[in-house]
Amino acid sequence: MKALVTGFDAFGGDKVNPSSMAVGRLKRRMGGLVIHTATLPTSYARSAIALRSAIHDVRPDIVLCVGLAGGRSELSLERVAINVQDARIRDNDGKQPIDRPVVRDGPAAYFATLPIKACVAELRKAGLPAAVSNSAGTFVCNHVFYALMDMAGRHDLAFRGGFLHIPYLPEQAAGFGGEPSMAADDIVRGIEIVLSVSAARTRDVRTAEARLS
Ligand code: PCA
Repeated sequence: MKALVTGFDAFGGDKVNPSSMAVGRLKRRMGGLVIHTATLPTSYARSAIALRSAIHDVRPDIVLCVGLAGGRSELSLERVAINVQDARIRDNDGKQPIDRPVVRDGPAAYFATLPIKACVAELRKAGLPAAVSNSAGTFVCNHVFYALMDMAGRHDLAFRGGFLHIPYLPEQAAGFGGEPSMAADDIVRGIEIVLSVSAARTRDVRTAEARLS
């Protein structure tokens, strides 16, 4: 089984993005799961193209996109991607769309197809603060999440997909004051837990389907 895990490059004046840093530190293999990684540009115009090309190269069974949500205190597994671009700040191409769709005439929203509740339960059991989130915002992370689920939904690519928002690193939060943070090792461990729960569930579903056919 193969997983594709993506992070984003730095944006909005930050020097690093903990998402690409953590994704770069993932194990290359976990049991029967081979892990491929990529960094996406924080750009409305370029991010989904980069994601699509990584999916075509890897042909993954599981896709987990990871992004920074500064100000959040927990690992947040997103439930829903909405068909909206509404940027509070400029992206890395200087673009700031307001009230635009991700996909013209696309459905209003897509749900994640990773087992988000089981992942959150396992993260908490491992001592990591985690929750299901009902909004991935309307910036580039939501855009990529929507594009991901649109690829799965409309083009019938057989992967399960989802999005994880992570807090600031302690060294970033130290610069701001008053912001919650999470250590890089915990973020890496959290991503690996999400991947192993998702792989186990995907394996179970496939075994059940094989029995029925
Ligand atoms: N976070 C931004 C985009 C890139 C990232 O890491 C977001 O939440 O939309």
